[in-house]
Amino acid sequence: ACQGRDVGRVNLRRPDQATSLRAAHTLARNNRYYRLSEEIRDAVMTNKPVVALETTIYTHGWPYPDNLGLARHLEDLVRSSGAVPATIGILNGVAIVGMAEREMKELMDPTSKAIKISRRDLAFATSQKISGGTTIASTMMLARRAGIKVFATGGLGGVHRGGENSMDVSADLTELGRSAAPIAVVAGGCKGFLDIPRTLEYLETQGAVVATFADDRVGPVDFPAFWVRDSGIKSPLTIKDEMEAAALLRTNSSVFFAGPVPEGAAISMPEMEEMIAHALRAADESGVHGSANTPFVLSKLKELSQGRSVIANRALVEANVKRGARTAVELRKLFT
Ligand code: PSU
Ligand code: MN
Repeated sequence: ACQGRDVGRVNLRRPDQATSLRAAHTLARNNRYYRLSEEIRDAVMTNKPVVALETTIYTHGWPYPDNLGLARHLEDLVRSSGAVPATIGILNGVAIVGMAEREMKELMDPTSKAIKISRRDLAFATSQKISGGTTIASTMMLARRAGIKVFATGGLGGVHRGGENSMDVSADLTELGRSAAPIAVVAGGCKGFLDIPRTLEYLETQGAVVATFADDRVGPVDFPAFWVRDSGIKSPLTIKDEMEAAALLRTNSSVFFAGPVPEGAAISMPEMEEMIAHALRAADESGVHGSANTPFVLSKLKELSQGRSVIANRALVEANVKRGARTAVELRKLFT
């Protein structure tokens, strides 16, 4: 049986002994479907701070070869913040935790025909030896299995507008509700064309802790909407900094930490709302629905904002990867 729950719990309380056990356990279960790199295995066994990074953001969010440049850059940011990056993705049916540069290149090269792999897609990708980028949901699963405690990226999936009828709710939200082995996800909130109030309601139902970094702001702050700092919707919880983030994690819950896009790159709420309304109308008029909807809306927003949405996207990923790395470093300090 997988002892994820027990080992996960012990792991937070007694990291030295338990992470070695955990790592040994993972090591034993390395197989043709799952591979932990030597560097990450060593980092987990010796209790170094590790930050997981997902790959759907590259395979479905950025064009090649910009995505490869971004991947390298985010790994550098994690390292310069004192942590070890573990990029996670699926290559020819093998889930890799701690992808090497050539593996990332192979995944992102369009000839790999990478698909988007969330929780439900993992089994099929594995059995068909398919390559793909992992979403927050599936990256959480794979990171947990490796004993990684912190995961950073750009944006969380959510409840789509009209989701009360379509039931289009991201598996990212249910994954945050699975508390067997707690993990922190640090990202810039979720995109404003999702239904943010319902997303927060759903996370509450799932029992997921949601806390937003206040940075230097005083009092309760808004839950950020990706390109927008102030969505007009209050975050359930506010934390001051990475030390408070680590203290919250130590209590052994899965937590979604939201970090707003840096001020200089942010787009204002009214301006964004107008562009979103325009883009959603265009998608509707062109009959673009289902999974093709998001890519269509994103490229429309890029056009309408004259590239500012992409600049904001990059800035918010970078900021949250740094927050994630500092959180992993602070979490490690709590155990030494
Ligand atoms: N939001 C973004 N960029 C992304 C994603 C979401 O701003 O790249 C990706 C993430 O990998 C996220 C996934 O986990 O989309 C959610 O997809 P879905 O709604 O199909 O669960
Ligand atoms: Mn969906």
